[in-house]
Amino acid sequence: MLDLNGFSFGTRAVRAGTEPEPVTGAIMTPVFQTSTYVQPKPAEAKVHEYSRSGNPTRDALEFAVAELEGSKHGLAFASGMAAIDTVLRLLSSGDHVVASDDLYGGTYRLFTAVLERFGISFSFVDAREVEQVAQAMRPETKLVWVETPTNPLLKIVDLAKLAEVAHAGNAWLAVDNTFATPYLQQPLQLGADFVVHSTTKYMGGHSDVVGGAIVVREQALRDRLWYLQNAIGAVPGPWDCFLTLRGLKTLHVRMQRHCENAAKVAAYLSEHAAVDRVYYPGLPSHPGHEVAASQMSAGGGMVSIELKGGVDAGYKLCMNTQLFQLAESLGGVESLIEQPATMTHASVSPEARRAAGLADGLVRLSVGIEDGDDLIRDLEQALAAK
Ligand code: P1T
Repeated sequence: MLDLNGFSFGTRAVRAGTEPEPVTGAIMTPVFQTSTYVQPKPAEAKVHEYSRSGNPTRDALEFAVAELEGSKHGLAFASGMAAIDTVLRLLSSGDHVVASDDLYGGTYRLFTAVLERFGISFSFVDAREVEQVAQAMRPETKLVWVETPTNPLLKIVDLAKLAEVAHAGNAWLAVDNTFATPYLQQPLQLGADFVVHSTTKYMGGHSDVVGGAIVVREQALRDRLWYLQNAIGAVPGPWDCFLTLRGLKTLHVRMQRHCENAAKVAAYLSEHAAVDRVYYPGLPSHPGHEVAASQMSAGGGMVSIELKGGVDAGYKLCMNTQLFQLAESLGGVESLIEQPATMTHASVSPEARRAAGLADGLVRLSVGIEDGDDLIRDLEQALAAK
């Protein structure tokens, strides 16, 4: 296998995980659409024995995701939620987690509506304030869980500082890197113990596949996660792995354009008379801009806004854009718009949304890779619509 050490991110994105297939020389890893593998002897496998436990197309994807996060140890899952759930299954009843107050609604739902029933407890704090995390730590705290930038408020959390606080309390730091992607930010290099992805988003990049991933630094931790994955079974099919791997090859090119377009959109909206607040970490006025500049190489592709006309104006905007299509999800080549309070974050209680600062009128934009000026014209006409 080509040693990718020393190559830049783009080269690694194109080549990671894909080797010419040994029998035919196929340059792209084939879709090994098989559930099982014929064995030479009982209890002896050629490589894999059963596709829940392992599959060559999945191996290629796992290798590629790990390589881009600066590690050798990755696992691919059937969805982002399956990846998150598997990290949490390292914990036991009685354990405690400190989590940031702004998280994808599905993550919040898994934590509070499912895992609390199994005796794991959660404290939600504003993780931008490292002190708040430190104060929430208990002797039974095993994990600190954050996103940065957060979904949907794009709060920025200082990962290096948080890793220190988590480790001082003998806890792990897990970072959901879905919004940033390893192109912009590599949490393992900043001290995180787990990086988690919804590969459904930028990693796959084309809104055609649901998937997830975990990357860790050490083989031993990877083996514990693999044990859980194999025991639980939320694995991706080979076709989904193929699509995600294909998407990964252009991650750097797509992310450049996402960031460029989002920066333009954020600057345009900041000047618009109908707009009350713009949340975008690439704007110097964003409270997390300095930390973002120190740990991310650009501001990312997500922009959230509040309009002066509140909920009604936000609703109207969602109903009037043409290029920004009204849908959940993010990170695909096409631009999306949505209202978190009624859509992606509807499972977060109104009290928890208020505590995190998530206004009912907030509108979230996933800025795609279309022509940036066309996107701005679309927002202009939608904001002017009667
Ligand atoms: O949808 P799934 O692949 O299971 O990933 C869940 C998930 C995990 N982490 C983050 C930061 C996410 O944003 C998501 C999914 N988010 C959306 C569907 C959304 O529209 O925000």
